[in-house]
Amino acid sequence: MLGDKKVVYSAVQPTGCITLGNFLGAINNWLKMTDDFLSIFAIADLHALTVRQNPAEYRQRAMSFFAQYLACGLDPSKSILYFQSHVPQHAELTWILNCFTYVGETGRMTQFKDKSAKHADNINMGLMDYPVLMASDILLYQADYVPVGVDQKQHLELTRDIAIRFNNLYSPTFTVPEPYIAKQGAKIFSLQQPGQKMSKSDPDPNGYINLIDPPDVIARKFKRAVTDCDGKIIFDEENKPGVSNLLTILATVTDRTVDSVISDFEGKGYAELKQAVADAVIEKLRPIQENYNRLVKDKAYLTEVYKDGAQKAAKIASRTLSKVYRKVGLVEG
Ligand code: AQP
Repeated sequence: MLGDKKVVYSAVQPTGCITLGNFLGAINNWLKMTDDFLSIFAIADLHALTVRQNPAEYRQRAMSFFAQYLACGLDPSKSILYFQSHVPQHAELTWILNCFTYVGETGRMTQFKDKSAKHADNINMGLMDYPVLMASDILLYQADYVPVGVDQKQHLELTRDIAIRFNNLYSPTFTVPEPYIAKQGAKIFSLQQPGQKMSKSDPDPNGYINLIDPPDVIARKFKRAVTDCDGKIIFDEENKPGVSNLLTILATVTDRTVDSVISDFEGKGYAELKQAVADAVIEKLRPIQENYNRLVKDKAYLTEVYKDGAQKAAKIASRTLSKVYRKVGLVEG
């Protein structure tokens, strides 16, 4: 809570591309919250350094992600939009919180285990510290809600544990945040391996929809989506993950329920379902892509927005950090 407004905080790391999963699980929900909350959304560019990046490509991708935030409809007059690396308090609070987090806690995180297996030649400290940086992101802004996909729930729980631990030791300092996980779309699965989440670092581009994929590419990817061979259009995540995923995507993109979407397909087959999902996604992304194509060329505007965002974010973040420094007993500077 800041002033009389509850606070919403979330971020996406600039790896791979923004996928339909990131959009439906996170950004689409952020858009619904900006009128009622003090909303703060970052590009988590420090987080993504936990895996090796090509510097020139990385810089360009981070800017592209920022342009996509705006293209999706995030409005800088309603939200604070910025790059995590532009607000030094994120890294500073991380150091303090590291001293209140146990190695066993971060070592248990599913993402740490998955990424360690995927990047066995580079299991760096940052990979293990990822959730502590994430806790700092959230706690700096006294966030009440963190709208994320299901995959981030475990990190959110650790953030809560760290906040509660610190508050109990030093008196209330941090708001203990709640995850905000939408009922529908919180886990979108790969189009090629529907048992796994749609991931932006999937080496197979047919597994995900990139928010800026051209319409013909989107249509082709849905056409190739893995289903099953019994031909029935019903929602059964366990036995029919591919079809269920397509139904979830269609329902979430069109703001309907899965049940109502299923009723459109009586007597129809998978080809019609795939076509309908592709059409709906293309329609949803069309205005976003038009905005993006305009915005990405306007570097001066993007710079103005992210600088202003960082200034506003730093003002809030520095207040929390000073409080933390005082509480742990550091001499005032
Ligand atoms: N498939 C998904 N369905 C619903 N929500 C999702 N999110 C991610 N994937 C899905 C949510 O998007 C936000 C940003 O997540 P991230 O930056 O951690 O990106 P990621 O897509 O989760 O990253 P990957 O795929 O694991 O790739 P790398 O290896 O690059 O990090 C979060 O709110 C997340 O829950």
